[in-house]
Amino acid sequence: MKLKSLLLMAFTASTIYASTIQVENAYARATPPSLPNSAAFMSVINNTDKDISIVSATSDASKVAELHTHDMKDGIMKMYQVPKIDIKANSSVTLKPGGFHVMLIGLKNKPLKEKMNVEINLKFSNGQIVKVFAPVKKVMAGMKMGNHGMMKKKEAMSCGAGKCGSK
Ligand SMILES: [Cu+2]
Repeated sequence: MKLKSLLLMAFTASTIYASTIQVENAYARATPPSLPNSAAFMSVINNTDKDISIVSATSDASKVAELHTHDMKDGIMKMYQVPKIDIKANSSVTLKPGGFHVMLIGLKNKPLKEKMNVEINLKFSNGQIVKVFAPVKKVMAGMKMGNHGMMKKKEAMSCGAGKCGSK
C-alpha cells in the first residue's frame, strides 16, 4: 500500500513536469543482426521560458547511451559524442539521421526489429528526467550515419537500410 502511494506521488510529479518538456515522434533505428549499435531520434520541445539542455541519456536497450551529432569535415560526415544538446527557451530541437541522435551502444537485444520498443530516459540540465518510448523503425537515411566511425561494417550498414537480402 505504501509503495503504491509512493509510486503515485512519483507519477504525479512527473506529470506536472511533463508539460514543460515534450518529446514527440521518437523512434529507434532497426538494425541488422551483426550491428552492435543503433540510434534513436525524436523531437524535443522546451515549453519553458529558460534555455535547457539534454545532458545525458540512458536506455534499457543498450549498455550505454550517448548524445551524438554529425558534422561535415573535409567532405566526410563524422559522428562524435557531444556533452549536451541545447534547446532554447520556448523552442525545440529535432534529433534526426545525419544530425543529433541518442547513440545506443552495445545493444542488449540484437537485432532491433520493427514492432520492438526502446525505452530511453533523457536527463535535462534543469534536473528533469523524461521517459521516452521509441518504437523501432527502418531508417533509410540512417545508413549514412553508420558509415563513419564504423567503416568496417559497411555491408552491415546497407542491410540496416533495407537494401540487403534482395536477390
Ligand atoms: Cu552516433
